[in-house]
Amino acid sequence: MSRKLIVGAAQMGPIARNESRKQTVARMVDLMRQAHARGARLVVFPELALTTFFPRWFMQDQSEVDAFFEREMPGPETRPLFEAARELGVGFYLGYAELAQQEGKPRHFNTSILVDTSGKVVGKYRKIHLPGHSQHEPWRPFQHLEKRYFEPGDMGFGTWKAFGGTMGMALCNDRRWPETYRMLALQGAELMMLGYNTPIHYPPVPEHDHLQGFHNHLCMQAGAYQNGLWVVGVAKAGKEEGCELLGQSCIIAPTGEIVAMAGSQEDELITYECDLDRTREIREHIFNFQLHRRPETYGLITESG
Ligand code: CDT
Repeated sequence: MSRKLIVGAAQMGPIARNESRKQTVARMVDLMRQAHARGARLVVFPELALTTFFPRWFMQDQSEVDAFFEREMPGPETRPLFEAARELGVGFYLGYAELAQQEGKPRHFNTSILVDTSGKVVGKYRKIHLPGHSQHEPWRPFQHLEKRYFEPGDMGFGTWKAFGGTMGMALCNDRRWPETYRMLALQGAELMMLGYNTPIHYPPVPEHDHLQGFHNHLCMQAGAYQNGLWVVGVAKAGKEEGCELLGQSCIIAPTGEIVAMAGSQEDELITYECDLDRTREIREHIFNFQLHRRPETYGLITESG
């Protein structure tokens, strides 16, 4: 049986601070309709796709912070995404800020979910590599306070059987860490979905600003090839509340080749027919883990410190 899956990378342009969830969700449903017209069964949205990238602001009032979080999924404003999935037969990956209650305590996570073509949540991932800082740093032109507003994901890296294959999820900064891809590949992932918000200006090392696009593709292409999986990397792009965010959303084959890439900084759908069996070209040969990995020599990697 063919395991070809048409996947859409649904890049989004800027979301203003005062844009409502209703307006944003309408943009997303439109992208899902475009995906359906192109035969896609899975659409990947960015990280924190429902609001502006709020960690760029220092906020002391927790209720102001919490206004960017979802207490339920779906909730009244996000339900149209789930209804569209059912109506169109198009599942999706969605990044959002999750406010959970665990043992009676509020917990804040940078989360993604995988929703199948019947509108059911089949997987959840909570971002593990949180970048940035936790205290206000007024010298920066904008903040990156993910370490303040979120706690590290408590669910580890997982994979899910869905869409005829084994699917993995990660979020933004995770793509820069080789361990992310390897943890997913060791659990059989054939396609990794990843949403991102990447400011072009990196205040601590501005010498790297011109390399943002290069580093984005460098790490995802290497991760795809070294682990023999498809990678779908999807940006929130463009000038959002004065902060320039990288675009270049792309779909990468298990060979490491970019097979589709967005050309704008706006809402834009790119699609590609991903043959999940192409993972075997790599995983049964050059990176056959069973045959060639030497984990007995890699102990240092998992020692803390
Ligand atoms: N959202 C996110 O993880 N962004 C980071 C920005 C660089 S670190 C401040 C990224 O890795 O793209």
